[in-house]
Amino acid sequence: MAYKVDHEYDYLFKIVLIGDSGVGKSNILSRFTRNEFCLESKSTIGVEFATRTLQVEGKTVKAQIWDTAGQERYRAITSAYYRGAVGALLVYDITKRQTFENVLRWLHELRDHADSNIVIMLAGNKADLNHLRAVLEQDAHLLAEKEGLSFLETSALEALNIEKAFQTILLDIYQIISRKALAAQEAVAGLPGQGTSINVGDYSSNLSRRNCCSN
Ligand SMILES: Nc1nc2c(ncn2[C@@H]2O[C@H](COP(=O)(O)OP(=O)(O)O)[C@@H](O)[C@H]2O)c(=O)[nH]1
Ligand SMILES: [Mg+2]
Repeated sequence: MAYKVDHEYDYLFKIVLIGDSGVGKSNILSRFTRNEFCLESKSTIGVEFATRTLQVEGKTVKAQIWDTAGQERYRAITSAYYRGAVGALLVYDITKRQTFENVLRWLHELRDHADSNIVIMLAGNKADLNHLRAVLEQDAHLLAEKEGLSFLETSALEALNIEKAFQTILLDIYQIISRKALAAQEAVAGLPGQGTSINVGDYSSNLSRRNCCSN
């Protein structure tokens, strides 16, 4: 979704967190939006999404980041979760090989349910546990390259690359939207007198807002 709203922010982007249970999605979210980390594993925090507003290329962008409530354990994420998402952070745990093996399944899930232009970043979380590493960084790099994803190793615990991961996704989304807007302007310039509707493709949808979100 990409709404232009006066004053508060220039753009609102929905980003979804996906990946196996226990890889650190909820802690990545709390680190990014509240600078908090929780060592205990609480499978359900109950927040549907949290937001943070930041600057991207001089624009005020509100990132609305959706977290699962543990449905990923049963592969029961509904299509509503993906609806309107323009970005996805696909997380695995560098200490659990299986969570990396499952990345391809998550990519299929995205292909089935999300917009085909969705910007995807692969995140190898728990990089602080290097001594327990079960996935080589190089292997993840190769997979990301093959699948056309951005890639970073992150640590929600140590706040490593969490900002960078979201900044990268948001910048990619912003650049796609700017390019589309520019192309639309050029189309108008080439056809004087004609009105145009800027099609930002699938970057629009209804915004569901809950009281639980921060900001
Ligand atoms: N060492 C370490 N543990 C983490 C990290 N991120 C999350 N965890 C722990 O991993 C467990 C699962 O995290 P959680 O955020 O609930 O994962 P989710 O099921 O993907 O939402 C919790 O015990 C967290 O404290 C990290 O970057 N490093
Ligand atoms: Mg969670």
